[in-house]
Amino acid sequence: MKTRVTELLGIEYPIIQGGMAWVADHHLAAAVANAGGLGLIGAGGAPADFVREQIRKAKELTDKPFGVNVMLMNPEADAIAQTIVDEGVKVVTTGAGNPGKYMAMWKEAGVKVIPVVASVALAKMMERAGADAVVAEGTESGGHIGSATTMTLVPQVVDAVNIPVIAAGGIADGRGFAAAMMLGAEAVQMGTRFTVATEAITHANYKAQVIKAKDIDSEVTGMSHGHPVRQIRNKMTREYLQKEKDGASMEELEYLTLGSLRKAVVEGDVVNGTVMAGQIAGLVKKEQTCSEIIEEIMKEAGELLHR
Ligand code: TUI
Repeated sequence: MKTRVTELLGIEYPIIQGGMAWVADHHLAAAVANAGGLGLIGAGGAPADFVREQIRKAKELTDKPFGVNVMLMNPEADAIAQTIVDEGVKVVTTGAGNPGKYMAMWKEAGVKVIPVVASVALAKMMERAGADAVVAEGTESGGHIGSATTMTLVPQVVDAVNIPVIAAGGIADGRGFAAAMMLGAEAVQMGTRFTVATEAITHANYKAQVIKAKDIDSEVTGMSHGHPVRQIRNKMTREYLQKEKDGASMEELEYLTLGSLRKAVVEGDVVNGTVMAGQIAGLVKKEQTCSEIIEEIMKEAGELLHR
């Protein structure tokens, strides 16, 4: 399936893997790239040296293009932006902020820039700043989210910009893929389905929580201080939401989340840790390789779109 996104990125299938902190390391990025999608290394809150190492390791595992996701709240975002240029990374996606200040250096270095946006306003600003495409990410997504749903955001972004739009949030199978295409998207980005991929280093306990999750098992924490994060309900979310209701300070709440994503993904503490996943976790039923995931989605979507 050819779209402007497959052409832009030189990939076989219009499927992009979300740049998930801790989950999306070089193993997952290379596996998705080798399966014909766009794999991403999620820089998350990692230091620039760690990201450089991940990029070099991914290059050893694949000859296909892959990218890096820069989480803009990372205090080392400036150094990571430079590392991307130094290491000749082909594609960058960004999240949790406005990447405007890096746009010129990336464009000059020939890096394709795809900001993740949660509003029409930011999508338009990014197009004016020279973005090659945007990911329009709905509130169904896991992790740090905006407020508009995928169903409402994607067509409004498609109407507002001329660059290709990639749909994200609530997509995990061929039906979601086909629906995104109907909304005018030219690719999809998926995170939750890839958290349980065989090649993902996600702790087995985390994968089990995603696989076990039902339709209404996610919760949004951090709404009160402007950093809403979608994650699967557990002891951590219950305590957090109670503290939020009681008017806890941002400092106290941040203490509760400090290192909590790592705790869940790396250590497998899915009781006290943050198990970020989207609302579509209820649809994710088993662990599969990246190749199986992508082939299955493309086959199902192909049949639906043909019909
Ligand atoms: O970035 C994401 N998802 C993420 S980042 C992340 S790490 C984290 N952990 C704990 C707390 C906060 C972050 C986990 N998941 N998705 C892309 C995304 N970007 N969603 C929403 C936004 C966004 C929000 C506000 C982008 C821009 C923005 O404001 C732009 C501005 O003008 O500042």
